[in-house]
This record gives sequence, C-alpha cells and structure tokens, in this order.
Amino acid sequence: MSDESIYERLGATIIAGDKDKLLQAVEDALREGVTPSDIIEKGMSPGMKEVGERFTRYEIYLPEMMMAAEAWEYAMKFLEPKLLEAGTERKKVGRVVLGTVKGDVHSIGKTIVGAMLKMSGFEVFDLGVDVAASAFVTKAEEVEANIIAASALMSTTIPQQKSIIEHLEARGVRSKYCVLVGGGSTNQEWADSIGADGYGRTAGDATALALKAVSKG
Ligand code: B12
Repeated sequence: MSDESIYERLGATIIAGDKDKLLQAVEDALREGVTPSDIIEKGMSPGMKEVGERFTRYEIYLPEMMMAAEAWEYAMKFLEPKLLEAGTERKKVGRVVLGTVKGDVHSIGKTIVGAMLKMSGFEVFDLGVDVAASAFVTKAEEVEANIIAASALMSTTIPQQKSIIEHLEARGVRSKYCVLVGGGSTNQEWADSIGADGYGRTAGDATALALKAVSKG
C-alpha cells in the first residue's frame, strides 16, 4: 500500500467516526512501517480537519463531530504509548506546563502536543482542559517550569492566552517563562499581538520551539 493511501484510509475512518476501522487502519499502518507521529500528523489530523470543515458547511452536526473525536481518542490510547517509547529513556530537557484554556474543552491537539514534547524528553504537566489562566501560572511557579504551552481552538477562548501573559506580568514573573500558543484559532499574528514567545501550527512546531527555548537557557 502506498503512503498516500495509508494516510487517506486513516483520514477516512476518522471522518466516518468508526473507531474499530480506525484502529485497524492504525495497526496496518504501523505494520507497514509508518511512524506513530506520521500516522497522527499526516493521516488522522487531516481527517479531523476535514470533519471541522464539514461541520462549518453544515454537512455534519455535533454528534458526528463527537464520534470522530471518540474514534480519535480510542486510537490514541493505543498509539500514545508507542509515541512515548522514544522519549522515556532520555534525560529530561525541560519542564512544560500545558493545557487548553478556560472555556475550551478541545483536548485532542493539546494531548498530541504533550505526547510529542514527552517524546522529545520534556517533563510535561498537563492540566487538562478548561484551565484558568491563573492555574497555568500557579503550576508553572510550583514546578519551576521553563515553558507554558496553551492551546485554544475557538475565537471566543483565544483571549485566555493573552490572560496568561497578563497574569505572568502581574506576578512579576513574565521573563521566567517561554509562553507558546497554538490551536485552531490562533496564528503567528495573534501570538505576536499578545506578546507570546512562539506560535506553533503543529505539534512538531511546538516541540521545535520548546527545544529552541531550553537550548537558549
Ligand atoms: C473534535 C472537535 C470537537 C470535539 C472535541 C473533543 C475533544 N476531546 O477534543 C467536541 C465535539 C467536544 C467539540 C465541541 C465543540 N466545538 Co469543536 N471542533 C472539533 C474539530 C472538528 C477538531 C478539533 C481537533 O481535535 N483537531 C485535530 C487536532 C490535531 O488539531 P488542533 O487541535 O488544531 O491541534 C494541532 C495544532 O493546532 C497544534 N496545537 C494545538 N494546541 C497547541 C498548543 C501549542 C502551545 C502549540 C505550539 C501548538 C498547538 O498542534 C496540534 C497537532 O498538530 C474542530 C475543527 C477544526 N478544524 O479544528 C472543531 C471546532 C474547533 N469546534 C468548534 C465549535 C464551535 C465547538 C462547539 C462550540 C460546538 C457546539 N455547538 O457545542 C463545542 C465547544 C465546546 C467548548 N466549550 O470547548 C469550532 C470553533 C469555531 C471558532 N473558530 O471559534 C470548530 C473550528 C469547528 C467549526 N469549523 O466550526 N468540538
């Protein structure tokens, strides 16, 4: 099977929200030698993007979007340990406090970012979803993190990323942290406008930015 058809099959099973077929496609892809991160970034993510676009065009509704998300989470339970295998042996390179901002329950992208960061040797404190701006800062101070990574997928929730920076400034600790932002509704322009240290379009970008931040010291 060509790589293109492997990725197409992964995307199609996400769109169909069929968890058993997705898991089968994942297992087959691994057997063909595709890496877990390529399965996620090149197969499953484009499928999920298409789900969002169909939702916007009213071609599907919330139940279908939820089925796609459930299929994703089902497959990730199987894929995540494989993704992490590469990172467990490494010396820890830094600490990241990660979460999806307040008012936002989208967890999929955030969880991938966390898995990829762990794979690259970071210790990740994942606060989950619907996380208050102050909670990011409190946790970062508690664990002496290097990086705060905030995910936001909705235009109504991205202001919370700005709020994290405001909380850091109010506590006089802004310069201690590299603040990374990402998620569907964000972009470089937004990151620049709120004074974030970096924007990542993908989990791969998040990892590259995080590695760059800790290498600067
Ligand atoms: C799945 C999904 C859901 C699932 C979420 C399940 C879950 N456990 O996460 C469910 C069904 C629950 C859901 C609910 C809702 N959703 Co929704 N959802 C989606 C959908 C289809 C996919 C999101 C996703 O997982 N993408 C796949 C991942 C891999 O991509 P990603 O999150 O962008 O993450 C990648 C990058 O962005 C980056 N990244 C992510 N985070 C970070 C962080 C950092 C620091 C960095 C550097 C990088 C980074 O790396 C990731 C991997 O490469 C999107 C459509 C879309 N195109 O995004 C809509 C979408 C985000 N949802 C939307 C809406 C409106 C809703 C609801 C309000 C619907 C409703 N009427 O109830 C609710 C909101 C509930 C809430 N309060 O949060 C809208 C938001 C519109 C907007 N722009 O404001 C979207 C865009 C759909 C649409 N086109 O209208 N949703």
